[in-house]
Amino acid sequence: MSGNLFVKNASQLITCSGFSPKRGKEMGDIGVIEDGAILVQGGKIQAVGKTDEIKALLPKGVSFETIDVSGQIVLPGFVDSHTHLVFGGFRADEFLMRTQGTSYMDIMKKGGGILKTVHDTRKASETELVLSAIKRLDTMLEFGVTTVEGKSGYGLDQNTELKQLRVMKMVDASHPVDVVSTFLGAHAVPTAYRNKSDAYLEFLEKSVMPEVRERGLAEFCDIFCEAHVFSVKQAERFLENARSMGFQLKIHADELSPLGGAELAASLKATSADHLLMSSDKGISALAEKEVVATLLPGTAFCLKEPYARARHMIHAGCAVALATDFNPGSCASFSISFMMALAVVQMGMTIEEAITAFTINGAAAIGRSHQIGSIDPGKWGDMVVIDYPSYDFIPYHTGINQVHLTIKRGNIVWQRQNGTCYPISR
Ligand code: IZC
Ligand code: ZN
Repeated sequence: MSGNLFVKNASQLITCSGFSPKRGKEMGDIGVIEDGAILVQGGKIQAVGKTDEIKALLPKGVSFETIDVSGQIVLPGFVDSHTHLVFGGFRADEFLMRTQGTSYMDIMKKGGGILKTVHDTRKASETELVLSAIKRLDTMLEFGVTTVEGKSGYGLDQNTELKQLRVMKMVDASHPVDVVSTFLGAHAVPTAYRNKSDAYLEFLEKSVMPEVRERGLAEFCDIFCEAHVFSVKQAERFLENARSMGFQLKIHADELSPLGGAELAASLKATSADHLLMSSDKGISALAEKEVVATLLPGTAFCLKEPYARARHMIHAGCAVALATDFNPGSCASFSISFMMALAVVQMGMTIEEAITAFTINGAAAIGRSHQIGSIDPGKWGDMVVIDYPSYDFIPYHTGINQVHLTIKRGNIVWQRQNGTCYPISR
């Protein structure tokens, strides 16, 4: 695993070049190089350009693994910037109940939904959670994901919140996919605090969050700002306190009701505001103005049968839009990147170029990593995905099908398709 790699003859090398999020019209510029090549040394990208140019730069006396990707395309590794990947149990029954007319909130009010997963996650051992998280990361790697964000929020008590975050640290260290952790203790009000949501937030601030910071278990803090969960006022105070403890901020905003979460994210200058299905025009303009990444989760709108976020309006307003899967046991149990891109293109009117930007450089920006990953630029980590078709048009067209041929992390091939079957080759 030297991290020395020469990739040549890409029918399209899509660089998504840039070190900061792309806003508005810029999202359409993905920097395509035909007959492209990349030189990676010690895991970092050294040079990017036409195959002939890059070949001439190969240093003598250093060995490089060479891969010929004729007839295929290369993109930056996908960044899935919003997931809840560590949890016990499943909620397949709820998916089917929703298709028959019961709403997400009705299920939650009856003790199902998040609280069901809280029960199962509290029961699960740390080892069980590590093993299931690794299996999920293996599948994400198959879809070309090289960095993922993961949230706690299925403990809602001190021990289990910390357990989830420790699991994320362990899998980050032992799996090729990088995991960036977010504290989401404010995901729901636990049964022990029923009708005492202020007291619950205070418990998180006084007892749990200082320990999370002290142990370096999460960079970001997030809250589910939603009717019947946490109000805008509560979210504002909570996130301000989180910032003062050193967390960067994210918010589940305007997912099911138009509370004004986007406006709050803008006033706090959060790193990202996520969901935004119901956001107002004012909220969207504020996100653009304050340069908050608008993270859209089309799989959730699909699974909940809710209207999609207004991506076109957001891009027109000058927002930096990111796309993510929201993978979780309730509202979206899919992490198919190609399916999410197809939804973005078919249902949200995004162009395929915008969707690619949203899953690469803008995804990286949503987790504060646009200087290190999310594009194929010299100086960044050599995280890439090779797709089995000659043009990026195939991604939404071959809907939901996994078209990934190779996933490359820091210049090493960490997953490859062989004989039409998918299996991880090394860890
Ligand atoms: O487990 O239902 N919306 N959190 C906020 C979720 C969906 C995840 C879940
Ligand atoms: Zn979420």
